Order: sequence, then C-alpha cells, then structure tokens
Amino acid sequence: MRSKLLAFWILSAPAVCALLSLSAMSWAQTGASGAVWTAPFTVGEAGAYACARAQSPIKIDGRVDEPAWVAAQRIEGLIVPPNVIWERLTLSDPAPAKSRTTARLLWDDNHLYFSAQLVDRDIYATHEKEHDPPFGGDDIMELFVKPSPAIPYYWEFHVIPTGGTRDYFYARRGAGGDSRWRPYDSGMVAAATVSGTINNWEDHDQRWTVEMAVPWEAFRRMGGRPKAGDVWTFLVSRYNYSVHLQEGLEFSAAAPLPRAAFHLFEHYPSIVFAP
Ligand SMILES: [Ca+2]
Ligand SMILES: [Ca+2]
Repeated sequence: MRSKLLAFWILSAPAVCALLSLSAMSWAQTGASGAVWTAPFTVGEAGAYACARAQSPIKIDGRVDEPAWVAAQRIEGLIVPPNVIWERLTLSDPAPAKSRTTARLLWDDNHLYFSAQLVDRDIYATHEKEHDPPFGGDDIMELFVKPSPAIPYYWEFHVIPTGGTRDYFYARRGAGGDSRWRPYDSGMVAAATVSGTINNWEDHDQRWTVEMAVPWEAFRRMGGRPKAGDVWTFLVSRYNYSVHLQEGLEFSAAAPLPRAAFHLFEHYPSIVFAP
C-alpha cells in the first residue's frame, strides 16, 4: 500500500503538484539542484533491453543457476528517484542505489521469467510464503509490466524474501486502490532463497534471490504471449528496509523516474522480445 499511497499523495496534493509543476520530463533530465541526470543503467543501442528466449528449462527454486539465465541481459544500476524533502519543500537529486540489484528477464512459449539478486545486509519480511498478503512492511522485489502505451492496462508482481507473492492487474492507474486490483490472480509461481537470516537485524546478511515465472495467460487482456520483435515496457523496482541505511528504507528503480512513484509508466524502459 505504501507505494500506492506515495503515488496518490504525490499525484493529488495540490502543494506538491505546484512544487512539481516543472515538467516531469525535465526531472528525468536534471535533479532538483539542476545536476545533470545520467541513467547509470544500460539499455543497448536500440534504447531497449532485450528479452532473450530461454533455451533450456528453468526450475523456479530461487536459484539462478540454470544455463538459460546466462543469456539474459542484466538489468542493474538501479537509482533512487527524487523524493520530497518536506523541510525544504524541494526534491532530492536522483542517486545510485546503495542496495545493489541485478535482475534478468527471459521468455519462452509459456512464460515470462524474472530473476533478481538483491544485496541486503538486513533482510526483512513481515509476511510468510503466502499469496496476496496485504501490502506493506516487507523488503519487496517488484516487476511492473506495461505492454502498450495505447491501452491503460498494466500489471505488477511482488516477491518478498520468504517467497511470498502478490500480483495486481490495473485496468487504469488511479482508478482504485490496492484492494481493488490485488484479488486478480496471474498464476505466477515464485521462490526466494536467502543468504543470511530473515528478521534478525543484529546479524549481517548477504543477499536474497528471487526467481519467478508468469504464464502468458496472465496477460490475456492484451492478447497474452507477445510475438518476437514486440516491444513492451517494464519496471524493476525495490523496497529495501534496513537498519544500515540512513533513512531506514531505500526505494530504487531501473528507470529515470521523475519522483519516487513506481506507477509512472511513462518513464519505464522498453524491452524487445528476441526471436
Ligand atoms: Ca532456478
Ligand atoms: Ca532489507
């Protein structure tokens, strides 16, 4: 819910809207201080990521050790989007995330596959390995999928360190809250493994790893499985709660978002489905 609340208060509070009246696009180019914005992640010569075909089976066990993953383009260099500094009524500059994340996407005839390796010294989850627990409180790995800018539909998938999952289908951004869209069931399958201990902030964790498969049937409202050469957009984003972070929580995303709201799909990078 917190990302939704964040999106709503940023999108609706008049004072903040006035503050953000500089065009959203310009915030993608410069930070609040005027610093030049350069995205640290690579999207290739075509300006898009490539989603390679999985050439061999993937077992969803939270271990990214299948040969197929080697062919996947790495999605990394996530950034912390500008956020409101209320004391000064301004926005912070975008900055490289302190919490390193490496994500990958693959596809085959049946599924969209996603994996992520998340460096995290303090792994935290308030929910068990269950499907669609209430939002909030957990370290979260998120994948947003937006097949077309021409149709308002988009999807969101969560995996938390226990292997708990959530999925959302949004018929339109802003047309209802979390509880309206979470009852949707994509058929996603996911697993997580942890190098460290969940919910012990006094020891030093290493990382957690997510592996996920979403059947193309999940996207049936957009025709299901894409064709080779089709271009969709997506966002890899993350909540990291940690006693080792100055603010206690770091939002990060693999896109030049103009502010800390992960539903701003106008800024998502593209991905091309490879033959
Ligand atoms: Ca695996
Ligand atoms: Ca954490």
